[in-house]
Parts: sequence; C-alpha cells; structure tokens
Amino acid sequence: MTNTMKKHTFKCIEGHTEGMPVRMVIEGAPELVGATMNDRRHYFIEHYDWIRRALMLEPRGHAHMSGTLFYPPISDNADFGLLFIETSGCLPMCGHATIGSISFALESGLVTPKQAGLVVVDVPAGQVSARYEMDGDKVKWVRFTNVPSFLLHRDLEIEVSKLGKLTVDIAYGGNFYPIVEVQENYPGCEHFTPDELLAMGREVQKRVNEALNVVHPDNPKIGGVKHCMWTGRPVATDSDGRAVVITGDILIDRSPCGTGSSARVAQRYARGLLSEGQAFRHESLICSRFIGRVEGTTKLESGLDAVYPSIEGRAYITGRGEHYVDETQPYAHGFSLEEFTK
Ligand code: PYC
Repeated sequence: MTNTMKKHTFKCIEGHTEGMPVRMVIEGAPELVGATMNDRRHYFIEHYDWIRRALMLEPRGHAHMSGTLFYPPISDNADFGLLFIETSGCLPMCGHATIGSISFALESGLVTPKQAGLVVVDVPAGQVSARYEMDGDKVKWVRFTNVPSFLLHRDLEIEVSKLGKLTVDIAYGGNFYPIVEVQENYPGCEHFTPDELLAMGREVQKRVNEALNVVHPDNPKIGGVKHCMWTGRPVATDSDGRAVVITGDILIDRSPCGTGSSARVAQRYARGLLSEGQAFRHESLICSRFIGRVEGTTKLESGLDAVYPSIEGRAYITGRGEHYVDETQPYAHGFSLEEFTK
C-alpha cells in the first residue's frame, strides 16, 4: 500500500449544542453493514473504531469531544441516519448531538425534510423525530422526541469513597444514567470541582455496574452504565434543576445532556414529580439549558412503564473542517493522556 492510499479525509461541520461540541462528518464516513442503525453501530465499532478515535481524541479532538457521522436513512419514513461518536465510544443515542446534527443538516441544506417542520432520524437506539423552527436560514430551536425512556431501578444504595453511602436511581433516556439527587452525603454539584465530579462519577459507574446487571428490558444489545448524572441547585431562578453528566472516563458534558435529561424527565414522572406536558428546565454546568417534557406514555414490550420525553435546545455552527488521517504519522488514530497514565 502506498502512503497516499493510507490517507483518509473526513469533511465535517463543526459546532456546538448549548456549549457541547458536535463534529458532524458529512464526507468520508465508511459504508456500514447491518439492517438497523444499531447493527451498523456494532459493525462500525468492530471495523472502524479508529475513525472515532482519530476524530474525537487528541490531536484532532480533546477529552470532551463529541460528534456524529451523517448517513442516508434506513427507514422509508426517515430523513437521514446518525451514528454517534465520542471519546467514550459509540453511544446508542446522544441528545445534544441529535439537536446539533439536525440544525447543521438543515442550515447547510444537507436535508430537505419530507414534511416541513419535522425531521425523522434513524439512530442506533431506534428512531427519533424532531420539530424545529427556522428564522431565515438559521434554526432557532430543535425539539426531538426521544425513544421510550424509563426509570429502571429506584433507590440503589452504593458506597463512594469521597462521599460515603449514596442512594441513586437508574433511569434510561437512550443511555442508562445513575441519577444522584441532593441527599445527606451529597450537597449538590455546585459544591465540587469538575475534576472531583469526574473522578466520583467514574466510581459511581463502577459501583452501579458491580451491583446490577443493567440491561435494556427490550434490547439486550443495550446495557451497562457508562454515565453518571450529578444534580444540584440551578443558578437561574427560572430553571427547575441542574445536572452535570459524566460520560465514560474523561468526558464532562457542557450541555445538560439530552439523553440524561430524558432519563431525568422519565425518573421525575415515575416518581410523581413531573406531569405530562409540564416543562422541566434543565441547567448544565455552564448554565446552558434544555427544556424537557413528557409528551406521552407507553409500555415497553416487557411491560415496564415508559414515557416519550421531548428535549428542546439550540445549536450553532462554528466552522467547517477537513481532517486528514495519515497512517504514516504518529498518533494517526488519536490518543488520550489517560491511556499513558493508567
Ligand atoms: O446529550 O445525550 C447527550 C449526551 C450523551 C453524552 C453526552 N451528551
């Protein structure tokens, strides 16, 4: 193989959703095999994880990088498909990246929705539909209705070294979240540094995975806890809650986290703290906001009660990128400092 054959080019739209980066690959994504987006996700993980690493980790990305690969739709009713990539892996669903990718696709003319004002997207966790409003050629907001979300486990007791005994709920909103509400041993996220929340979040993930085999009741291919949501007192007087979400080992979400907010909306509904249609204004670490709502209720095939949450937020294009992965260069497939220090 010659050197030129080892060089791959990825054209991307760069931007953020409520402060959280979204790098959307619009040219250079590999062809994937599989009947569903989740099958294709597994194919991508098996054969092309180097693309995720190269585009998310240093030197082209950073610890908190996140993005998508833009694909044609699989389902007849969908407008396009998305695969989610992050420093932590390939998530089944990512809310902030969905809002970002929909905004970017509309603003750059990559998609003309079958129905004006409504976009349907095939994602590994299923299918999500989104409403949006345009102001000229800009998208003002996107509100996607997520996959069925539910409270899986209440009041799990775990021990975290810095805090002691904690009681957490495990809820699903496209990913599984241990939700740590303010309690005796935990005064709220505003009392800790981001590094402390990250380190404690890793420990919560570990303790929950040791205590429970967390698996989606209808889909055994979706399981395991790779996140943690630390809640706290919001800064804005008209916000209803605040959350800092940890993803994997090194990522702190700058947005309130779309799937995390969906999980929290499902948890609050199940606990009688939120009613159908009521707005839940969820603030992030950097005080950006998503608005979550329960749009309707459903039951999983396994019989568990679930809700359809919607999450509304805003995203902005900050540039366009052309990234080269030249196999002859050092660190061609990216690196994280943790890989050298663990
Ligand atoms: O917005 O769903 C989300 C998300 C997941 C991980 C980071 N952000």
